[in-house]
Amino acid sequence: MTDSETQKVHTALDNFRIETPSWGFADTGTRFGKFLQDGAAIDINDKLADAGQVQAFTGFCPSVALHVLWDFPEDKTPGDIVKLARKHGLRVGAINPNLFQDQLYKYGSLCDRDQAVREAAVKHLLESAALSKQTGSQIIAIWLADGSNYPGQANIRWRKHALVETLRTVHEALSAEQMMLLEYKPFEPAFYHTDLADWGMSYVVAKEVGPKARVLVDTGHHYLSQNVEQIVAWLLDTGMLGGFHFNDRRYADDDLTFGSIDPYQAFRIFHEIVFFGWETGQEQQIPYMIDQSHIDKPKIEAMIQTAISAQELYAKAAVVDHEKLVRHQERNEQIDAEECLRKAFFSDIRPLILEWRKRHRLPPDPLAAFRESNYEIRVAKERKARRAELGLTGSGSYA
Ligand code: PSV
Ligand code: MN
Repeated sequence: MTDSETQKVHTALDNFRIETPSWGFADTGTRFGKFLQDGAAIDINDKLADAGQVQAFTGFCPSVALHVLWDFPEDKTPGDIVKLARKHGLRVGAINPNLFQDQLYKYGSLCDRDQAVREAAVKHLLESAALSKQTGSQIIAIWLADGSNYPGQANIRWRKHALVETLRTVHEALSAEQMMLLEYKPFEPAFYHTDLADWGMSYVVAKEVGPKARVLVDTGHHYLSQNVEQIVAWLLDTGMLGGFHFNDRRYADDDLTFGSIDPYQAFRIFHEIVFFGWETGQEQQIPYMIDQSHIDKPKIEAMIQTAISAQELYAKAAVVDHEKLVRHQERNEQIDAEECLRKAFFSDIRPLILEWRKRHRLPPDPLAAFRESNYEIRVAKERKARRAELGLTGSGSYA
């Protein structure tokens, strides 16, 4: 590797941060059931403690995304949560409202025909926005499960207007530092139409709602053949890219480990971001978040593995020779242009990552070091006993 490539990788590693999701540390399941893990987090303290482990061993996961209904118990103020996060070496990341769990939302939340339901959803979003202010997070990341299951069931245009109108109310309550992210997903739980089904819909709604609204790209929320990096490039170019939820998938929204199925796609996404930064001279501060709920994989290890894999792919994207790439692109030299990407993708940047870890007094192999700490074995014993004491069977919601 040349000196300039080494320098690029070091800079990339110094800038790269990724957020872990609180819900990825708790017992989660499919709609068919849950397989419980003794070591899974039971409450917000456990979740933050576990996320703190990921940060302690990797050094680049300093924040945790929280889900409002699952992570803010009545006996804790937002200030308590901030303190708890700090105790574990973390800060609070994106605040995720929950507009999908209550029975009230059977036919939608912000798009429901019933005004009382829409008002309840707006109230919840306003509370979530307040939480994002109080915790210093500044980000409210909205995913809507709204949609319908049968053709003709819903007036799609009416629902779009309701969506814009309700989100505007929330947007008005945001401070200048706050940001509203709109996540899209083509289907599930609704199987005929989803109100924010793709990036174009999120884009249109965000534009109509106001300047603090942006699009959130969850990598699992696309049709199989979709060119996700092109979406990213367009969102970057229009200044509308608000953040990411990283995960991989084989079939649909499978929540598989990021980069485990198609690492080249993850690399190409990072390439578009790094390339854009190089071309425009704009340092990108994009909220990178992991959104994975592993059913049968050990959760903390899964999160460490995911973070490391994202870091590697990001560092590889930094190796792309942009000057060369631009020259080849201008002359339509397909093979040479493609080789710029392939060379970077197949380059072994692990020795540089090892150096970076050494420089930051981090373990050379975070996964192995975490295992050696026996943290999971210790907490599994304690949490198993606590679960029995609390009479928890594991069925029910994520939290
Ligand atoms: C929905 O599938 C989603 O991607 C949203 O981001 C939710 O907040 C998250 O998963 C957890 O359910
Ligand atoms: Mn998501």
